[in-house]
Amino acid sequence: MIKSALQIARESYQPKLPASLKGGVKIVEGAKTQSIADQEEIQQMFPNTYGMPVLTFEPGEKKVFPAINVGVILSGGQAPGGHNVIAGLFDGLKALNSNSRLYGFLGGPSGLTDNKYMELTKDIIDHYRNTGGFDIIGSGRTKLEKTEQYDKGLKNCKALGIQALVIIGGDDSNTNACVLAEYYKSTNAGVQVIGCPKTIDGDLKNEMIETSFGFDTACKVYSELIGNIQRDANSAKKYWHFIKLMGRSASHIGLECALQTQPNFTIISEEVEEKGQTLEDIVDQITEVIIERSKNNENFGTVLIPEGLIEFIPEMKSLIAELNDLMAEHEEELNTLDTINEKREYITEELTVGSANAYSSLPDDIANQLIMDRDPHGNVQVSKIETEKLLIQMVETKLKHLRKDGKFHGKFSAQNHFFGYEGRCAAPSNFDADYTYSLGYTAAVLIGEGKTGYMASVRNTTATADKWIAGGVPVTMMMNMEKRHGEMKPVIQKALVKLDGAPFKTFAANREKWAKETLYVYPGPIQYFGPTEVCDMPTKTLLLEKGAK
Ligand code: FBP
Repeated sequence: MIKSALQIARESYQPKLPASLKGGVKIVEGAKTQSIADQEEIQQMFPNTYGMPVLTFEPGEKKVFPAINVGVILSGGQAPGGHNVIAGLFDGLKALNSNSRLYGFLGGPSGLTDNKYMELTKDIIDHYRNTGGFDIIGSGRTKLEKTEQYDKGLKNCKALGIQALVIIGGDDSNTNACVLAEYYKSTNAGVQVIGCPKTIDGDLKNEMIETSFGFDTACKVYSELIGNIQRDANSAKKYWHFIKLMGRSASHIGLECALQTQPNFTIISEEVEEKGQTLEDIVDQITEVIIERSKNNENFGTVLIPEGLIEFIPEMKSLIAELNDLMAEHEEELNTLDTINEKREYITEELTVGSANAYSSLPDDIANQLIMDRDPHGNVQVSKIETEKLLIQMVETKLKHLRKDGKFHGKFSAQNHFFGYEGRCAAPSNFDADYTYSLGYTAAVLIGEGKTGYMASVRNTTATADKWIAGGVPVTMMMNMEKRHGEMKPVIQKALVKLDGAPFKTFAANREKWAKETLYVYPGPIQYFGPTEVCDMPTKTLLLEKGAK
């Protein structure tokens, strides 16, 4: 492996840990928990892992633990800090007993069922400390949902003497981790399952999980790029930049980047849905800002677009929900059709009148993108839907009409960008490096204590790391029932942007000013070495949610 100078310097960075994880750990049990909704159904589905207490760690006596073999799986999209979860888990297991062993299942959850694995030794782990990416063992999106998969996985665990699995994933993967925990517990399989909150999207969060790892670094990378673009826009003064930002559903990334860079226009999907806005409404708002700025001769600007927007526009939402159900129901028939046009015709016939109208009003490329393959969880792959281009086209058309009517005299020339993959594997910020290492270490402690069906949790994350509160949260506590693949399923509830939350309110209080004036902020690249206020700051979202002014 050829390493950059930064990578070599980062290898020796020792992530900071909460005080409770620095020696022996005392486990403090809270009260019994309930799921956030649909309590009866969820309790029935998880009789063995429902209602467990929240666990908080405090400094305690050092105990002796038997050696244990553990398997780890990276699931879903990459997020900065994954390697440090594994490093923290490894160090935590060795602290329990130096003869403990860690196995990594390769290529995501399918590694468990296909018995593809490698032992993760100190030499290997040391090369990956504080690095971005998931390449140490790879990731995948195979869904663990069938009893045959659980049984195969168990057989493979038994062969390696594995008594616990750590699944590092987003809301869907942690839901599956909990189903697996329940199954193994109900069958006395002797394998514990612990989850770990990962996703750059920032939508796996709640009272107990303050943020998902990777969000901090990814937003800082995107904000650096947006800042650079804004500086270019303000220098050349000739382009409007339409920038789509990853985050398959919630707009947390867009909101955080807006708070960091102060662009001229930011769409927040959750607000679009709440106000029942149509695509035309959004286009009208953008053109108003363009016209206003052109009056000051500022024929340039930035528009941030959340990746998941299309699913939040009411008419599109019902269309996509119908398409999802139809595509699950008619999968076999659709597979027999060769061309995209045949598929579109077939699907259009099955749609309700309202949705068929909405579908036929879309430009061809967007209509095609909407019926592309779903991800293994039945979701539209929104990263492939080019809303940034769609909006440019619509804004251009609108401005042409307004120019004809004498209502627009400026210039409009646009560039489109999509920032997603650029940020998912960046070297973790100090925050993510510390947070992920602590999460991995926490998972090791939960395993040592014999827990299953828990997610590793580290709270109080706006304080210095020694004051962070580590512990475990029962996964069932975060669940409710939702429709997936046409059926009601227990799932971890996604955390969308709260319109009455401090991050959105701060943005909303400033956006008019940011639209009219050019008040860009250029955050620059993530700094790893230097003063704490430059290197260790969490996201503005987290600070505002925790009450910072
Ligand atoms: P996870 O929820 O698995 O972390 O993935 C999130 C994400 O990065 C989304 O932001 C994006 O829509 C999606 O993954 C892209 O998926 P893929 O890597 O399969 O293209």
